[in-house]
Amino acid sequence: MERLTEKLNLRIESLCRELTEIYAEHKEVVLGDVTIAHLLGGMRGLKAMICNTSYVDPYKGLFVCGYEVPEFLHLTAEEVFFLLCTGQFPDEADTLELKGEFAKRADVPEYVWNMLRTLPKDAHPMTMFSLGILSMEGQSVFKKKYEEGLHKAEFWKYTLEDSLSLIAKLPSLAAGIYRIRFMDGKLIPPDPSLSMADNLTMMLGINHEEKSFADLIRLYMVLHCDHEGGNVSAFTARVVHSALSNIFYATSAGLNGLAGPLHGLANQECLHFITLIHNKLGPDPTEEQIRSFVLETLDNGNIIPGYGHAVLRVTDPRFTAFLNFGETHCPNSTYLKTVRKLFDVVPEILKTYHGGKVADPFPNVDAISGSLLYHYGMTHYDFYTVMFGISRTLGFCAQNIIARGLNQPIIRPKSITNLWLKDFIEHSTKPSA
Ligand code: AMX
Repeated sequence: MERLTEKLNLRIESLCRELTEIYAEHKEVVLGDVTIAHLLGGMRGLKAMICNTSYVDPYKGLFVCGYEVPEFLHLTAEEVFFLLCTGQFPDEADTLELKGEFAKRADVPEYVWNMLRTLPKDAHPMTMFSLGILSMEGQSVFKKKYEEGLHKAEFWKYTLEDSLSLIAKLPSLAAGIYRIRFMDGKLIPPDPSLSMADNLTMMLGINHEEKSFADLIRLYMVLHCDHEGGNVSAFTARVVHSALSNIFYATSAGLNGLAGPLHGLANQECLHFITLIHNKLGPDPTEEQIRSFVLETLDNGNIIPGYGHAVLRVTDPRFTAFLNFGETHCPNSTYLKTVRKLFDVVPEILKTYHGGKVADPFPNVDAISGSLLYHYGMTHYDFYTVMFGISRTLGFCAQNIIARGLNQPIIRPKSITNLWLKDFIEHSTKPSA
């Protein structure tokens, strides 16, 4: 892994130099105040960590290492991982090296399959995915080297080593879970000559004849790869990893956060929502019928899945990228048509609903991703968050390799009690005598 290691090394050195200079000259610069609104509002908007793999601009969306979605959506999963790690698009030799490395490490140990097969038949695929990863934690080379007394300057190299082994196994693991949970349980082995996305498509064993399905899987793996450091899953993975827990522990923990309906599970919820619409109103509902359904959902105190975001304030460019894909490859899909109708109706409703309390009335990536998978025959929608998770692990790994390279400390913000808060308010608002 010489090429990736060398380029990562250069990036880490450069980021480290910048931060050392910034710290030396400007450590007292105030980036913002911490208000009680931050405290009670999930720390929304609080600038509290460094993440150089990606950045989310509220009005432009995701940037991966400075590149906007249209600039990187043509990449493969291997290439986007290289970009996340090094900040550069890989050349042919870089990609070849990485692809070979993943192919070498793709096998999932037999005991993982045995363990997964003993789970209850209705175990959620995310539970299986997270457990599968956690069960391979014993393979961590970082853990072994750490026990032997590894120098801290070398930590990131073994986090990279573990990350490569983990990422390499994800297509096999995910496809195996799909086949155990929803098909005949017979596993299809990986083909070392294929890319990660093509392998995943082949090993799932559904509709791999249709060329555009493999391209959708590739696009899926690229578009979900990273979304800054503060979202629930990435932040969880960062916190766990900051304790020097290895990347298997950190990823499993991050994925447990991704499994929540306000986060990654929203893609499953969206499909469920569209299915409810079709069950009630038929496959081709009118906009007026959809408007009533959405209002009824809100009046019942439920959310509209796939709409809103903690950071974004425009239509998610990843939604747009998937919409363009759908318009090109499956414009007549019933699910896509309903996605489009919801897109015409929901933002206008959310803009004014409850006095306009919804900060972002526009669709996020989850409003469409599942509908495309459904169109290609992946109809078991409780699998969709696993698809998200394979991709998001690329970001978890890149973020944590770099965090180790920068020797970032254990994360430990301060919590306070109601009593502390009341005392503080009393003393800070009392006029001085
Ligand atoms: N439908 C109904 N109400 C919504 C809403 C939606 N899609 N989005 C936000 N709201 C409500 C919130 O529940 C909150 O209500 P409350 O004051 O009664 O608690 C109010 O609007 C203000 O919330 P906000 O500041 O706009 O959003 P947030 O930053 O607190 O939460 C998010 C962001 C994504 C959790 C929220 O928009 C949501 O629940 N969306 C639907 C679920 C979803 O699509 N999640 C996926 C996000 C992307 C991802 O992580 N994969």
